Amino acid sequence: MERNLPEGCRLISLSVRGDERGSLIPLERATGVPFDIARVYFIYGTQPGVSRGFHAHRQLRQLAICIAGSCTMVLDDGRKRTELRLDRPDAALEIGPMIWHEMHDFSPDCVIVVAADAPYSEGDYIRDYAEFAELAPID
Ligand code: T46
Repeated sequence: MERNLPEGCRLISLSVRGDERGSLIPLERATGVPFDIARVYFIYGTQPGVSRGFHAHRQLRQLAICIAGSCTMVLDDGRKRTELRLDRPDAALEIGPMIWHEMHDFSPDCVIVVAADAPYSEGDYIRDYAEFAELAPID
């Protein structure tokens, strides 16, 4: 699942436990989650034509997994924008700190599960792109 993603982002292949009844994917360190999970939330029922995100986190690490349907994730490190389609439940996208991210083109059935390494804190969000661009690290 290697792609040319910004530093701090990567696609992680989750271990699928499957048998004749169907599939099951656990989320824990032993099966590919790179941090201790402090919070999980779901994004679903996104209305047609709506885009979400448009922020970066100062410190938060997250894993976004599209468990149904599909959407396009845009990742921006302040120098380059990368787009990828999330459309499979065994591919977890790690989004590191200081990555501007946007979600577009949700299918009507899209469900995104997100695991995060810290509780919700509005103070961790940068919701203004000019502020993000000012703070984004430059090599
Ligand atoms: C992210 C992308 C991928 C809470 O009360 N608790 C929570 O844990 C979260 C995540 C959100 N909220 C509240 C804050 C807002 O009033 O739920 C409302 C919607 O949140 P927001 O507009 O930030 O949602 P998205 O879809 O734009 O972004 C979300 C996450 O907030 C964000 O951390 O990285 O998904």
